[in-house]
Amino acid sequence: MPPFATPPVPPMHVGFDDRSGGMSPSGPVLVRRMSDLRGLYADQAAWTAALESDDVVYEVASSPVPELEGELPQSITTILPGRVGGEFHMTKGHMHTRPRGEIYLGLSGLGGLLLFDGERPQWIEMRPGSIGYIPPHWAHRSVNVGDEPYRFLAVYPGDSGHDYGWVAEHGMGHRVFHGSGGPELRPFTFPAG
Ligand code: S6P
Ligand code: ZN
Repeated sequence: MPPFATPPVPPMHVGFDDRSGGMSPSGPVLVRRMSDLRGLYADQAAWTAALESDDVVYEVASSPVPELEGELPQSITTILPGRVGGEFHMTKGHMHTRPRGEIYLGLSGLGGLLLFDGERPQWIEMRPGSIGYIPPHWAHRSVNVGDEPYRFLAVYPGDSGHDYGWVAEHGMGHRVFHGSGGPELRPFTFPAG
């Protein structure tokens, strides 16, 4: 897997492939399968059943721009469509370790950005061309609410850091389920059963 570039990072053009979501030139690529997502979905029995095929749930392709202070790394996340116990495929979700904002740009598919500051859950619908703004101190999780891959570009300060423990401890305020009239936001519950 290609590593991040070493500073000083030169100005660069970064292309991306519509079909794969890959970046060129490429930095590291992260693949999260169902087995990497223990404790993420509310319905643990449904998650265990999904382990049999252990499908890829999402991939994060990075450009070579490193996660270092002063740099602006970019990544493209592709969440494949699917549900576990009625709950849509989603990212793990994290809080930035330092108070740093982030910008998402919807590229394809239908998704949503779930934000939580520990008290107030917020939901931003994302479609191609949508810009989602994540202020500092808001944990964020992305959800694919459609039938196609949902893909978005993220741009964030290089010294943001990723705190997954905060989400494990506080939850995300809401969970997003398939409903007859579209995505249904329900109060967050920690995994059971
Ligand atoms: C990084 C940015 C995204 C996510 C990616 C995967 O700050 O928010 O690149 O890392 O969407 O989500 P997660 O929660 O598994 O890191
Ligand atoms: Zn982030």
